[in-house]
Amino acid sequence: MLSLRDPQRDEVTPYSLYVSRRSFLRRAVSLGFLASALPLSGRAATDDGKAELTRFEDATSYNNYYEFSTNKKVIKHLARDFVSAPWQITVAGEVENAMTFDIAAIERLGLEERIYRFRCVEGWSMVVPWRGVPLTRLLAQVRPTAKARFVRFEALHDPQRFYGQRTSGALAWPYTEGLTLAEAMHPLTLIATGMYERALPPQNGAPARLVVPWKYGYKSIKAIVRISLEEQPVVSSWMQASPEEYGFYANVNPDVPHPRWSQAREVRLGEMRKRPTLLFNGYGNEVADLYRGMDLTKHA
Ligand SMILES: Nc1nc2c(c(=O)[nH]1)N[C@H]1C(S)=C(S)[C@@H](COP(=O)(O)O)O[C@H]1N2
Ligand SMILES: [Mo]
Repeated sequence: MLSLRDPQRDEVTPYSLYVSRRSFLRRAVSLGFLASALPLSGRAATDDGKAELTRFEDATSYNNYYEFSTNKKVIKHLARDFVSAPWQITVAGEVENAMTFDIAAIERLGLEERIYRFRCVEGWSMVVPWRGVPLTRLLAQVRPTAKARFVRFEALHDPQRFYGQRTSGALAWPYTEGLTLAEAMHPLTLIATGMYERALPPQNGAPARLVVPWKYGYKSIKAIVRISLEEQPVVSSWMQASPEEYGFYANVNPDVPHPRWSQAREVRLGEMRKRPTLLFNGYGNEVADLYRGMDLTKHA
């Protein structure tokens, strides 16, 4: 049975302890001292059973965020003064009860900490303690109609605030992503408003982003302003930009290469040696049922 709270409690580290006592924690985590009372079956599969959190510094200074730039190392500087409050997220479309939430209203639905592996399609990865609300709780508030089959997510389009939207047409704005309704309602799917026990830094998608840990990172859209329930499939910004390379499902799959590179291995931020990439990023026990009978090569 999937734990809704802490799929990898053995990877949880309080941020304050984490920064000051990294070497102690490395030993403690690997020895299992920090494991909680959760039953073993409540944890998501891990590749090595003792994955460490990515350093906060690494997770917040190597980013993908095309609204600012395609250069991963400058995003934190370009985003430094990004104003993310006040902020509203409208949830509408095929719903009985369209609503607009501010960030506090989303957080009141129940914040949880989730330690997830995160795998970018480019081949780098990290392990991040997110803080957020399961998306399914938000959807329960608006009550999808019987026609709703897909969920569209749109990020902010504001060239005055996004340097990259003023200067580049790298993607069609707003950055748009999509999930099936079943994926959106899956208990692992999170609307994150924080990471490492603090508010999301602007470069990581403040004030609210999606986190879908079994899919390539591009599905985890940042700076969300609109969520809409749809009858028809969603065409994402990446599908528009390069349909041969970026599919709708984007499930992490080491056996389906990107047209320009292998997806068999990945490198964790802060590490040198590559490690094997896992099917569904290691969350197969939780999510494989969503894709039962599907050809994962065709529906990549
Ligand atoms: N709005 C928006 N969301 C986005 C992106 C983006 O360019 N714009 N990039 C995606 C990609 S490709 C990845 S890998 C992750 C990176 O998240 P991180 O910078 O927090 O690691 O954000 C995703 N969400
Ligand atoms: Mo990515």
